[in-house]
Amino acid sequence: MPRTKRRLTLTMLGMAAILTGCQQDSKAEHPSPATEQQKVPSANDAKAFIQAAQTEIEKLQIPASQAAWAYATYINQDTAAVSAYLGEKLSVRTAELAKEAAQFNHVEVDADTRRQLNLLLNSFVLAPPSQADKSERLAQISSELDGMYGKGKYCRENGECWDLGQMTAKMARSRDNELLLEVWNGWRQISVPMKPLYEEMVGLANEGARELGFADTSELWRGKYDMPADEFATELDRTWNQVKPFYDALHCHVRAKLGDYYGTDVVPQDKPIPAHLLGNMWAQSWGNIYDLVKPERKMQVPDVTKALKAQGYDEIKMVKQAESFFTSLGFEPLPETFWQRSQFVQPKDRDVICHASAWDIDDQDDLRIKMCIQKTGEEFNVIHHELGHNFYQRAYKNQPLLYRGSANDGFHEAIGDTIALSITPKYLKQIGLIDEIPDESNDLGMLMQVALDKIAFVPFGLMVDQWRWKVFSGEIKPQDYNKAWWELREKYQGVIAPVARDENAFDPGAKYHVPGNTPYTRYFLAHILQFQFHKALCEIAQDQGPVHRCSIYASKEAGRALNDMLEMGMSKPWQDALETLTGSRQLDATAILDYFAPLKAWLDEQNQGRQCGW
Ligand code: X8Z
Ligand code: ZN
Repeated sequence: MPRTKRRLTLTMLGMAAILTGCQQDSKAEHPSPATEQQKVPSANDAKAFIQAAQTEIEKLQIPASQAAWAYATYINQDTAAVSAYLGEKLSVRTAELAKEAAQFNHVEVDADTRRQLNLLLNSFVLAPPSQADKSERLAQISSELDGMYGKGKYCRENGECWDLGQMTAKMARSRDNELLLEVWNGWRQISVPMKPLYEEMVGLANEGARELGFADTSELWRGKYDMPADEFATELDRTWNQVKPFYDALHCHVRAKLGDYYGTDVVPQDKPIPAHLLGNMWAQSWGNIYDLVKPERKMQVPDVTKALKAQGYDEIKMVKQAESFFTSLGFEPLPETFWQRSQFVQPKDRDVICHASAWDIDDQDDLRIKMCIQKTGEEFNVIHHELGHNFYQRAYKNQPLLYRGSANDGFHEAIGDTIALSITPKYLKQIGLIDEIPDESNDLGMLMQVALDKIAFVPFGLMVDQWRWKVFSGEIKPQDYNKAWWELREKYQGVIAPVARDENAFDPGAKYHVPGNTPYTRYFLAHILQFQFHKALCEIAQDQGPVHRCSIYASKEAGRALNDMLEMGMSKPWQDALETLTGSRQLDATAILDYFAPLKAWLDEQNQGRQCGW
């Protein structure tokens, strides 16, 4: 429900998708009024219906968001119950309306009304079954899974317990194989008890999806992209194949360097990389092991963590600094309530869901972020990521409810990251975080640092939902949940579990978005799109020089162009929104490849004589 951007399902939902004929056909099971010998509905009826539906949903959405916020920032039995209750009321009523909307399937209506009717049907992440005990159970399970992740802690044999924040820091900084192994394995204990709940949830959500005319939840998730679900999956493969040679080269170099450091008995040179050595709990981005894999020639690469510390930045100052990037582009400052209501620092006295998210409680101006900010360069980027959501939410707030969302969910995830690509040495100097801009002979180091996060992420961004789509469609059976997860980890990322997995293990549950039910393909899309956006904005800002040195800071022209796309919300197919900013209608990895091109040439040289692949 709430999470990463908006609030509850309904609007997370906000994503558009044109129905395939198949989905429309299967909806025939809802009898149209015509077959019941009632009055044939008109185009005006459809318009009135969709307007009334939005008004009604909006009313239910605000308290549901408030309750979800209370739960996420104060996990206990009462907040769990209230947020599950109000979330269920919202989703059940929305599902009723989506079913009622089927009466207009064969009515000729204007384009906006048709789009809104389609968006209503596609608005669910987990669609509730109509039987009350089942929809209640679904809401309970999804709230419980969320809480289990948020409360998750690992306790060592000596009784000392660590939460995810502490373990994340160890994964990033420790170079001790044994400790890394313990932390990696320890965190995965929290997800063992999730497995039966997850399995039950899949069944319930599929029932809800089928009632809406989808084959299953997988088809619902893949159907939100203004093209037939299967065509979208093909588009993802096409884009991934563009990036794969680069990923393979990076993987090869990183494995060789890890072999040098930990020994080739720990990191065999013809096998996938053990997942605990990449500086991140999920091996999803590898920037934290830059020191182990960097070019041997000395490179000056700004250490933002150090700079923040040296300049005395606290959590609030980090957020203010990020806000000032957006205002430099011409966006209005965040409202006073943002500063009063956000959670910036992990509360000491209670369990919360620390995973970063940005919220829009009332679709007006009650914007917030929820983070447990660590004072690091990595988190400085996450803050920009989150504010990207908030500025997007504000830009489309005057659209009708069903259009209040990003062009597709990848756009929402890409905006703050696009801004963070402008945190270049030039920018860091402008804001006084560094004294000198390293010259071009250092670019390779900087590109390596960024590629370890961005290129390394791409296959992870893809595999999470390759797993979930098959889980929802039933192709992966419950007894194979974990096995299939590791098959995909190996296939796409070339990583393996460092220790044999117990038969009770449910490792997907140790990644926030699985118990949190946040679709993940959005991040794959975002990693491709942000480079398309950055390139276009740098051209508009008339930045001279290579795109990896470009910062759009203070460019009002770039800000206007960005805002033109953001304020469209989801009123048009995402291809139109993309075209507005970039002139292209296609997802295209050329921009990310061009950005890192000098690094690819260097990696290919380094890899000569190495045996790559796994
Ligand atoms: O979940 C997030 C954001 C919130 S939408 C912090 N991200 C993904 C993750 O952490 O797994 C951003 C990048 C990928
Ligand atoms: Zn996000």
